[in-house]
Amino acid sequence: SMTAVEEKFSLTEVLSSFKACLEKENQDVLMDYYISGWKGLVRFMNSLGAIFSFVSKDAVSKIQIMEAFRKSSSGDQYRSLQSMVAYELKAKLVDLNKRAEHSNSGCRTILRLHRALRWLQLFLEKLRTSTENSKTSVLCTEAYNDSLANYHPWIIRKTAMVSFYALPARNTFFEVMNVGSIEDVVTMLGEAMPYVSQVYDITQQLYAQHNLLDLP
Ligand code: 1PZ
Repeated sequence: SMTAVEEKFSLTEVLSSFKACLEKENQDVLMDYYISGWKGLVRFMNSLGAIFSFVSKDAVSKIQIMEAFRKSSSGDQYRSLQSMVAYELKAKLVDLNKRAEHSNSGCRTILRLHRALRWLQLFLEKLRTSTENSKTSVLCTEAYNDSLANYHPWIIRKTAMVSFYALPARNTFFEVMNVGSIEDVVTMLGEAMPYVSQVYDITQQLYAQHNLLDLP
């Protein structure tokens, strides 16, 4: 039943999608697992409270854009991030300087999620190495300022900062992850985060190589 599925939800499974992303032989980042990783993160974020719905709404709309590409007649071209970049560039489906007729390309959409993945990486690493007295709002703000904030206009930065104060305390946060004791969470993060980092690094390299890191 639905309830059973909800009960089983744990951050371990979410992060395992990012492990499944990486294709063994050629290190391609597989789109379907990337999307399912993001869907899991959205579910996790929603479980933190309605105040984060402005964040999850944007993530959801980006996930939907990518799902639509995947379901379209050119869906095969979106099998991996690498094939997407090759296809969209070759077919001139990316607005490189100014948003115009291809305002929601796969490349620019994934770039937004990619930047958010950096925030996640920084935040979970801070959480993993935090102590009892650490404040999640502070950890989150630091992670945000070192990543996403650099790409957000003032009004979004302001709203984000305010919402961080609504984050649950460290203990509650660990509980919501549904992994086990704090030690279990720390162990899980230590094992799972290297895969998230690998996905991030490969994507970063791919985008840098094709000069796509500043897509409007
Ligand atoms: C766990 C608590 C959640 C904190 C999340 C920290 C990030 C706050 C970001 C707030 C921004 C949301 C509003 C949307 C902004 C969009 O303008 C930008 C740029 O997209 P464009 O306008 O160019 O189409 N969107 C983004 O930067 C993507 C944001 C995705 C945020 C996902 C957060 C990760 C959730 C993980 C949960 C553990």
